[in-house]
Amino acid sequence: MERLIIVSNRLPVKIKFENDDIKVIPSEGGLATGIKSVYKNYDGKWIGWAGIDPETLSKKDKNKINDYLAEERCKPVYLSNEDIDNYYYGFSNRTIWPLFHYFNQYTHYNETYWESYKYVNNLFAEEVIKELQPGDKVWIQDYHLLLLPNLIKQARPDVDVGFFLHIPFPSYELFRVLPWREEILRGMLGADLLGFHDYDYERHYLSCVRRLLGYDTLFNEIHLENRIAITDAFPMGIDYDKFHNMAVESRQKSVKDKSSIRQEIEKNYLLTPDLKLILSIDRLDYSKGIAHRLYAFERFLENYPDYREKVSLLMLAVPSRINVEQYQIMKSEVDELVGRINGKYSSINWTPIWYFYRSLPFHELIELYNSCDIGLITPVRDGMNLVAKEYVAARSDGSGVLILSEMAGAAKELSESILINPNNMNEIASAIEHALNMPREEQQERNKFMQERIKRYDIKKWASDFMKGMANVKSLQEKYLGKKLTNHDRNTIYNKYLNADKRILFLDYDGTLVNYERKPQHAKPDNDLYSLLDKLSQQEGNEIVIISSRDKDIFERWFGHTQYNLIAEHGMWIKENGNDWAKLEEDDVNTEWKKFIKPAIQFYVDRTPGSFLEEKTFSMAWHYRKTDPDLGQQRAIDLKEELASQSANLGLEIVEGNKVIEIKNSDINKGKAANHKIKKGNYDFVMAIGDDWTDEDLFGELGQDAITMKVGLKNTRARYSLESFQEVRNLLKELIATYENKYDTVNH
Ligand code: ADQ
Repeated sequence: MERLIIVSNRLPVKIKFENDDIKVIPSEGGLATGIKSVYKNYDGKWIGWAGIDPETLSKKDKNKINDYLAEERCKPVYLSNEDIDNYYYGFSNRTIWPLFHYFNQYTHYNETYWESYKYVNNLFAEEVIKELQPGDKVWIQDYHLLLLPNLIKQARPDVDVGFFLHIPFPSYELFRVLPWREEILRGMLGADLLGFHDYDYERHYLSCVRRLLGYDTLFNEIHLENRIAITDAFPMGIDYDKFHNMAVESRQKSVKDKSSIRQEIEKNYLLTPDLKLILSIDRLDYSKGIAHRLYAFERFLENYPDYREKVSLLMLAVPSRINVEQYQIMKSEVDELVGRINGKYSSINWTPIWYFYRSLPFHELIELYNSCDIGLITPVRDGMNLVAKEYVAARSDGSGVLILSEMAGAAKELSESILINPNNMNEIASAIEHALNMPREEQQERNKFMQERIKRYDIKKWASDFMKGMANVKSLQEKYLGKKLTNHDRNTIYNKYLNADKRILFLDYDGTLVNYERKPQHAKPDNDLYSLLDKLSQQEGNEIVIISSRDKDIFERWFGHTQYNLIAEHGMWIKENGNDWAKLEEDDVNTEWKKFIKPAIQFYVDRTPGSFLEEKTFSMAWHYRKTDPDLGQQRAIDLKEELASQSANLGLEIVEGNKVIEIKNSDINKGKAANHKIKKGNYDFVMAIGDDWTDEDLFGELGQDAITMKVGLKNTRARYSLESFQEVRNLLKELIATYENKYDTVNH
């Protein structure tokens, strides 16, 4: 059976000490339910912090806990109080949490926290690595463990790693302020599949990867040096059936027994049965907009005085992260606000706000969801927000109105709720009024759609979709890696090279022989390259051709003094054995079109800082590798569209290269140019190496007998793929060395 290792900050269990005995109680939380549902198909373990200070445990107790946990297929990571202070309350909840929720003003940048975060992530990595067996899958949860994917991938490249972020991923503008931004991005990139609740978070992550690490992305694929990673959105759901069925049962029971929380409240607080109740439930967290909600409720009472004494807000807040000062400040603020509003509006018969600062048992939670007329959920930023889904699921008769903040990830799926901006008090006040007056049929109609959606994409589907996603990434990676040059392939190529009498090697330049991706100055040939090409061209029987879309004048400057064959401008110009440049195509290649096309490209140059126009004899190229990556990519799409419409019927071709859009006569291409050389000689070894789209013509023209290689993990017609320009150079050096060795053997 396949094995799956889950890793999260906390284990899905509670450890309790009762009458000198230890008990391990499995958690009923959503994540645990979802994961258990996929677990049945896997063997494996859940690794996480047990929530216990190891210093307080005797050896015997520790062993006992470990045994109990093992029965639950859990393995504990023990963290000291200091670790918890610095890694959990520190970096996780004073740095990442506020920053990722757009609370830059609350974010601490503290070296000690960062060191501890790294240390604890390493500690988790050690525990995970100890458990790993060949073929295992690892699924890491959330923002406490952002470095873990890469720590595992580095140690065990053979293991499939998935990562899911339960909170938002902020936009580049915010993320880039983090001093450890690159480490965090790289840490996450160890995963093969990166899951987010929402496409926007995914988009932000991809944009940070492009801008800060310079990796290319193609839709949701991230092209790393030796691997493809994928991002995707998996909006997390709840255990719908559990919430809904329990709500139906509880309603039936309360009718039968004539007792419910609602009836309790009415009795204890002397309420009229027609008092409307608004429910809000959250962890007490500044991201949840609890103060906003109180201000908005106050505004409602001000704007709609007729509703005083007719509506109350029932607000439940679970204590959370009380060690972090911002949470303490917030608690005081909420206490004060509740006191102030109640002081201002309460009457003998009516309390506007009931505020409970505690956690509730599940059945009471359900009863409240089911009996409150309105669910009011107003986070200023929330990865998903499951309470919103739980409220809708637990409406046993389909009535009830959900008012939900647009800033919650859940808003995308719950569009039939009344959506509000949590900063707009008047809007929330009028949403409450609207909800109170919404006809029951309309409530049921809206909830029906939402219930169906929540039921369909529930927590089990979420977990199984993620696992399917992992399998898909694996096959995508295999597709790319299938062409990777193996040792066996290398030996075959070396033998062919040795046994051939007449060889020709077509070598593209940018990205194939040099790396110009990040630093354009690296585009010039270096001494190592000259010496490599010299040796290669001097070996008997060899002809090398540097074939590029570069302008011939640049090639003349760089290689004019050598004897290499040069083909420039996609095959328009050729220079053989140190002779003068000659045109490969007919003289009458029409370049009239340049007059019309140039202003269009110039317009893009003006509007896109860092881009420039390169005018060649028979083509024009718009380069955007030095622009802002997102802007450049967007403009490239637009320019391509525009050129396509302007150049229709002109016999032109638009070619997309590496950060360049080029337009040229369609009958000029590298394939045709290479053919011109091939026709002239009787070669028994033909090799071509290139890295971009324009080289596909070359690979196509040379056919299956040639040794064709593509640099980078891209879809290609070539037979093999190589990782980088460095691997190309190494391969060429090996060819030279193999030949030299044979030559030495023959002569001595
Ligand atoms: P949270 O910020 O904790 O989760 P949320 O998704 O709303 O937020 O989950 C809270 C859970 O706690 C719910 O299941 C709710 O029933 C329970 N709960 C809240 N108040 C309670 C109370 N008084 N008594 C008992 N139970 C209570 C983080 C992210 C979210 C994301 C989830 C899951 O911040 O955006 O939706 O992870 O990925």
